[in-house]
Amino acid sequence: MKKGFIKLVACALAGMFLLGGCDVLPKGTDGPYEVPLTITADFTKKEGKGGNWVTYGDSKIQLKDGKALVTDRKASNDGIAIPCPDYRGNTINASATVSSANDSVTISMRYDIYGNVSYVNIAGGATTESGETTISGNVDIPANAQNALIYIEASDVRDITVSAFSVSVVGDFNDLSGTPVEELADPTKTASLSAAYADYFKFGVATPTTVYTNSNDSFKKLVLAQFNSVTPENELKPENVLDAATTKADPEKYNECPAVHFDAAKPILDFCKENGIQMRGHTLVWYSQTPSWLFYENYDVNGQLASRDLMLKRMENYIDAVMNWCEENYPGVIYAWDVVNEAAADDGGMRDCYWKQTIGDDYVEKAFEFARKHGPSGVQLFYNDYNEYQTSKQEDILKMLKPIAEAGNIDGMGMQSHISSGLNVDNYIAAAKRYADELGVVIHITELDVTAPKSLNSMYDQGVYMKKLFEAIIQADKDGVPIECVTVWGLTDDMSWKSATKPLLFYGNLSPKPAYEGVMCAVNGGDVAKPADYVEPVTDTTPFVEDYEDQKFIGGPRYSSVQKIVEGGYESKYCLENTEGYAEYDGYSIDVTQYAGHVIHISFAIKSKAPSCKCTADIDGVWPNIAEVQTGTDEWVLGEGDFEIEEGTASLTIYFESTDMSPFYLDNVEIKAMN
Ligand code: 9MR
Repeated sequence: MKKGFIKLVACALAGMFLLGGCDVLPKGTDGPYEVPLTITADFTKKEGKGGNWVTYGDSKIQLKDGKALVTDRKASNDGIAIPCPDYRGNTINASATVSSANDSVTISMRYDIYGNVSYVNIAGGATTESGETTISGNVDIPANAQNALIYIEASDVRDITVSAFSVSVVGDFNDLSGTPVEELADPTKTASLSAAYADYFKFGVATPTTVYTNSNDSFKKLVLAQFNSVTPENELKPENVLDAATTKADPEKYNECPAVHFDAAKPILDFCKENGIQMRGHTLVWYSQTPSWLFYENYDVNGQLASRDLMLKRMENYIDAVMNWCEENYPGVIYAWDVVNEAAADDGGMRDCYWKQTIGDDYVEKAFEFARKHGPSGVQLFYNDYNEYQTSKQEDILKMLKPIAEAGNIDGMGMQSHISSGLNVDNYIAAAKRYADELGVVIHITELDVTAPKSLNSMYDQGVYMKKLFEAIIQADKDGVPIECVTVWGLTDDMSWKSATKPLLFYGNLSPKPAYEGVMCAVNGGDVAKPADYVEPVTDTTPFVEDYEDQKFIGGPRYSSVQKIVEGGYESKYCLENTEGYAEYDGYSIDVTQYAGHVIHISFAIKSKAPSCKCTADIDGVWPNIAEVQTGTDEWVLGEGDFEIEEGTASLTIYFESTDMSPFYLDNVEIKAMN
């Protein structure tokens, strides 16, 4: 179907379009017209004159030599955009070639669904002022998304030069133009999660302001019916709280005490106050969504970074101002603050960031000290992070937080829990228990979303996993692990920051998903109902055998590795060559879901210059070794191992890797069920 142009019915959307007109649609057309499957920004044409681009936010755009120079950016998300309202319900690829003095540039998507605005990061890349960087990535636009546009933003407010920018449909075009958005389900008809969990913990949700400012009040009603804790998804982050205009207009006056305002958060705070719902404040000190000007002398990013002393004053005054403004204006509404967010690095130790660069490694300790000193009494102070259940990151977090706990300056550990249904529930609970035991703090699960498995009955399988997960959380709570709140990171799948993975409890039209049912079954008993279109999974114990003599392979790359059949097999002509990964854990991956409920035996021949090679099960958060063999001699080595795949596993792969990224060669891979 994706051939050239698709005929569409005329421009119903053009009239609705909010952001300065859509050049893509032919002017003056009131009959059928053609919509291109690629939209390319033309920087020889001014805005509104057929160049397919619009200004995004407060920036100014100058056109020069076929490029767009994006200047006067007040916030990191001020940039330039390509509107693509007709692409809803499609996967699109967005690509941009940019240069910038900002550390990094990101392509993001904005859309609204029933009046709620969502933002999704599509792709990012490090940038320099002198050289060009091309960034590209794919994203699914939800079927009900209105006014979708793709925009370029950057880590701070410096200029961005864009020399190319385009958006294209990937795969077959799904024509939803002229199709009305789905009707919303009645939000008051679904039993309440927070009521069902009243004996255990608060049940919370993260939402954007638009849920409360929207003329469509269904979303607000769903929040009211279901949840008793709310987290503003973005509205209390420094980029929304710091008052850039006021602070920068008089840098001398505000030198030690940046000005703040709460315009973005007020509607959510009002809602919580009026309805007696409590709020988690998110977040005071973070490396991200914090404008870089905060860290410079005179708030000028072209000058010098501010000194430790000055940044300590700014941090202390900011924490004091924000916590106390909220308490004074909305007494008792905020019961917990994420004082510091994501200070641990993904690859060990502390994350490098402006806070660390200006203040030093003790910035986390200082933030908690200030929050304790100035925070209203009774408001709980949390550290919040992701991948927090992974052993090595947990070690780093515990090391960082122990002195803070000893000083009595922290009350809670926020386990974000952006997980997938591959995560081993026991390991997750063990991590929660360890934080509570070793730090003497309470636990909030702060940002739960669970990537649905790519299985035949994906939504049902996700529901079954949710039941298992929440049964374990309830049991841990009963066993004394102080879990006091579980917050899901978004109201509906369509509103999620990773909507393509369908990670939440409600569908876009507000009807409950099997995931919701799983959560309810965990507390009320019963099983997730199989949907009418349920497909019985086949457990097929036929052995998997690959000797590559037919020059074919069934598995595929894990992340960015490349597979090729080459000559020189183990006692045979051909084998599989694996090259070009970006990390040692890129490798060759084989789906073993069909053996769910069995112990499998894996045997293989492998050859590599790496000191060792491994065969590992790919479970989110833990990667159990099935077999490790010493290589390095460039001779074939035989390996084998057993692995038990839990019954009901919805999706599982195993993968082979070399432990130092050297190419490796694989032959005679055999997997068979042992029971
Ligand atoms: O859900 C938030 C999304 O709307 C923002 O674009 C994004 C920007 O970083 O932040 C998302 O929320 C993050 C949260 O504040 C901290 N943990 C990770 C969350 C998902 O990225």
